[in-house]
Amino acid sequence: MPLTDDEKEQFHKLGFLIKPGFLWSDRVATIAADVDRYVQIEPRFDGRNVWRYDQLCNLIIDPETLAITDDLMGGAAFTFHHCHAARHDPGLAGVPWHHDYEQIPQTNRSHVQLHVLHYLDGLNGTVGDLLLLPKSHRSVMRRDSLSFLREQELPGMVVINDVPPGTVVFAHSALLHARRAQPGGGDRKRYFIDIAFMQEGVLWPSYGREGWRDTLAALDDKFHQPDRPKLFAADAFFDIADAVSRVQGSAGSLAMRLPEVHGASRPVAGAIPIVQ
Ligand SMILES: O=C(O)CCC(=O)C(=O)O
Repeated sequence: MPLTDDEKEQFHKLGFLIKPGFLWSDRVATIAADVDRYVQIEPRFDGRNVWRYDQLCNLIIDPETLAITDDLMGGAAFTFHHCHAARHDPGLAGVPWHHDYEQIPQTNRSHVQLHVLHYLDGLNGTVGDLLLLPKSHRSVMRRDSLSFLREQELPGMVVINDVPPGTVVFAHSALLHARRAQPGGGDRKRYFIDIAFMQEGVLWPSYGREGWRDTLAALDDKFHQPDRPKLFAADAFFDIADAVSRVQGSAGSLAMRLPEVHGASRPVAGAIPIVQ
């Protein structure tokens, strides 16, 4: 079902949209079985062999998820960046406040990067809450700027700790979020899958490990979508290691290293209007 105008506005304004029970229970069970297999065979949380796990990959190409992503990207094409899958045990450590918008250095929010966060067994306050800071996706900062605050409460934050199995959170990747640890005691596992998509129009940093091109190529071989030919396109990305080394150790304003623009100020392609 397409998103309503209110849902789209909420996403652009607040930076997230929650779809409780988005995945049906029979599907949740088969995906959870795939995650069980994944966490046993793939100890690294870096999505390198995700193409070997059909149920996980069916989430990447899920028609309803892709239709919502179309809506949130304003109809522009987009490319897959990564898929992570994990099964969190009770007592799991928290993750401090951060965002996941890929840009080197962080300078603007001209294009949308989307995180699709799947909580197969929901969240019930026993195995780690998701904390979101509405509207923070409209600020520009380093990904770890607020990590010194750990997982402490921030004014205006939203706590996601009571959602049913199969819930999916669509979050702008620049939205500040954290995982607040909980001591356990419930009977639910914390199945967590995150998938990221990048809007077409700029080059994006690649995933931060060697072999990212191979992962995209393997996904494209197996799950190519004829109506979305760029879904697994490696040419949407530049190599992150190269970009990091260019910026590392730089002092002052990097703008002065860009070619001079004569006449009017440089146009910003695809800039997003600010919604109050
Ligand atoms: O575990 C979660 O709910 C969120 C994890 C997280 O912060 C992330 O994947 O960036």
